[in-house]
Parts: sequence; structure tokens; C-alpha cells
Amino acid sequence: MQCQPIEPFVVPLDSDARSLEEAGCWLGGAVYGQRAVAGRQLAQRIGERAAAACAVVDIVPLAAAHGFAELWRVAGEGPVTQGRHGPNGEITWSADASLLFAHLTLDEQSFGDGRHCALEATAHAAYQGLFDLLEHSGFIHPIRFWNYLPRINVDEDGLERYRHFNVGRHAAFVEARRPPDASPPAACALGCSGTALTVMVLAGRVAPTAVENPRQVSAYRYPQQYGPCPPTFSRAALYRSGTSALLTISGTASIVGHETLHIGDVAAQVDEALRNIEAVVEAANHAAGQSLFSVDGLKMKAYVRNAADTEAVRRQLKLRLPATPVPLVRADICRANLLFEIEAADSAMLRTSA
Ligand code: 3EB
Repeated sequence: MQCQPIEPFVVPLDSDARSLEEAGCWLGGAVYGQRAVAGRQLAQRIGERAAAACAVVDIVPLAAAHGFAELWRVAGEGPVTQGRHGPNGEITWSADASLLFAHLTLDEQSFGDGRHCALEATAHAAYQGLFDLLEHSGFIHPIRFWNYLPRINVDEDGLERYRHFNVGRHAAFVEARRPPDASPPAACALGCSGTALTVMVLAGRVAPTAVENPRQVSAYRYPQQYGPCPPTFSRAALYRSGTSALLTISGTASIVGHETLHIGDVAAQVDEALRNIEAVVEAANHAAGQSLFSVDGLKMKAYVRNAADTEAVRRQLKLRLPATPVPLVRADICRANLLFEIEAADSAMLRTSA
């Protein structure tokens, strides 16, 4: 099967529809910054003119005054087809020959009884719906999930909401006969505003290779001190199809083993997270059997818990990665003591032995 290269691109919110079309073939992605009216408008333009599936994440961008979109561009002419899935058409998807991108936003208020935390049920339903789409579309292998959940660090019914989310996600994996501890896809999980959970997925027709970080305990083996169900993700996923490869690195923070390091020191957390990124890139190149990726070349995006830390984070990133622009958004991170999280992706051509 012939696979086309895919890359994430950051697009400023004031891009016009024509420049989007000229830029190539967009599969989908997300606008970060719902509050800006421009965000909704861009998502609509991208959806209509470029046939891409574009989510809107209610989050505060620190990168550009009006926010930005992160879009996944596929090479070639397409065709990119688009559709809806689910009983109420709540899932929007878009696909080319080898990759599918889908997203849905579920309002937690339509789940549960209004008195108890409904995030577990909402996460369960979101993953059920997306897994159903993957099975029906033939893109059965998730490569990467993005999760944005409101009030992520708030305790409800005696458990932090992120941990409720983990219970619902875990149950959906088990139910879909996708063992949570057998090479799960890459992922991230961040806070957002509002009352709705947004989940996005990139999926393929062939299984990606899961990549772990030798410096960290696999997240799906975290001990119970982090909640009744561990989070379901691998540190990175390496997707190879035809002559191209895509590496997508999960949300990466200042965690070594399973413990948070440098509590209260944002600059040191940035450094530690980047050491983890380096270790994951090395592990990915090892898994590929060739040196495909380098830290300098990665497309990155990062989350900062406290807006007041923005300049310190920028300074530290500039010091470590002088040539890599890293758009920032303000977001709560899934452990109250984490101040920073970074994610990355890149594509490469595989060297095939003649
Ligand atoms: C960590 O390493 C930090 O729950 O999907 C990173 C990436 C984190 C993904 C998820 C959580 C998730 O545990 C948090």
C-alpha cells in the first residue's frame, strides 16, 4: 500500500481560504482558542474549502494574539473524503487512502444525573463512538489520540477528574477488545474550558509500532497511587506505510520513572521534559532501525499551566532548541504538580534496502 507523508502544520488564524488550498491537502486538526471568533470561522473555512475535519479546542493560546490551528497535511492530490458518524452524526472524519482523522466533542451535561461526576461515562462514550468509526471505516488502528477535558485537576466524588477520565477510557479499550497494556496509541490529555470533552484521533489501516521511553515507567503500568486505572497511551507511535514514516510523540512532561521531578521549578521541568523527548526520539530511531528523526527537526507544541511562566518557558525552550518554534497554549496538565508538557511529531521517508 502506498502511504503519503503527513505532517502537522501550525497555521495562523488569519490565513485565508485560498492560502490554505494552495498549501496542499489537509486531513484535519484543531483550532486552539474557541473564544476568539476567528477560531470558529477558520475551523469552518478549513472544513468547507479544504475538506478537512477541524475541531475547535476551548483553550487559551499563548502563541499568537488570535491563536492558531494545528493541521495535518497530507502530500499528493488526495482525494480526501469527509463524513459524519454516530447516532447523531457527532463524529466528523476525513480520510485519504492511508490515514483517517476524526474528532468529536461531547457535552458532559448530557451524561449522568447532574449530581455525580459524568466524565467517566462521557469518556467511555467518546471512545466507544470513535472505536466504532474505526471499525466501520477500515482504519482500525489508532495512532494518536488528543484529549481535552474541562476542570481536569478538580476532585469530584472523591477522585480527581483526570482519574475518572482514565477509568472511562480504560473501560472503552477493554470493551473494544483492545488490551490497554498492549501497545496502546500515543496520546495527550490536557485541561480546557467549558463543559465538553473533545477527543481527536489519527488512525491507519496498519498497526503503528509503539515506542516507550527507557527513562520512564510505561504509563499503562503506572502504580495505583495515580488512580484506579492507569492512563492508556504509549510514549510515541511510529507509523510506517509504504515508503513513509510518521512519528508522533505523546504529551511529555517532567516525569522520570513514574514520579514528577522538579516540583515548583518550571525551567527545570522544561529541561527534564526535553530529556524525555530526546530519549523517545532515540528509542523511535532504534525501533525504525534507521536514524529517521532528530529532536531539532520535530514539529512541537507545548502546554504551560501558569500564564506567568510563559516567558521562563520561552527562554528555556530557546536555549535548548534555538531553531525550533514551539507554539504555546495555557492549559492545566494531568498532574497538579506538572507545570509544563510538550508534544511532537515529524514525518520522514524510509530508506528501503534495494
Ligand atoms: C504522563 O507522562 C503525563 O492520559 O493520555 C501524557 C500523555 C500524560 C498522555 C494521557 C497523560 C496522557 O503521565 C501525562
